[in-house]
Amino acid sequence: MFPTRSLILTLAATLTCTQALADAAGDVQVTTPYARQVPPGAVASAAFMELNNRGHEDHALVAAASPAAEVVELHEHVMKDGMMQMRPVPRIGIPAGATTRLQPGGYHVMLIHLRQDLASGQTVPLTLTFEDGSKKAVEAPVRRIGAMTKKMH
Ligand SMILES: [Cu+2]
Repeated sequence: MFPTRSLILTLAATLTCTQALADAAGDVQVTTPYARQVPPGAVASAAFMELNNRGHEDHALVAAASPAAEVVELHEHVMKDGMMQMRPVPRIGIPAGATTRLQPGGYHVMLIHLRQDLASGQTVPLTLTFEDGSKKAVEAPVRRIGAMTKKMH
């Protein structure tokens, strides 16, 4: 029964290919991306989003790039001596089955030395790189959001 055997082999090959596609970029869904609107001439801004890991392995965001800024870094906000400060982080973890939020006051994609004005109605193209080297392209609409407050009450 050669035809049957070759059908089984074909199925096996197909399954193997499907497995290989289960990389971080395939597991992680990006929802509600947006970039902070800033006044014309502003040096920096930030982008936010939700990263939802639908896979069975932990993943991490390890880098981001954008043509809208000369330098793009992953940042977090931390309280230090009663002051809100931000600092670069090498990775932002996205545990299996969980959602990691990049939001004002927390993790964000920092856009430094903007190459364009971030006005309402524009979009910022972002390329996200995950821990396995897989990449995902995201379009972040520019949105006006409230100024970050330093009050912690
Ligand atoms: Cu920052």
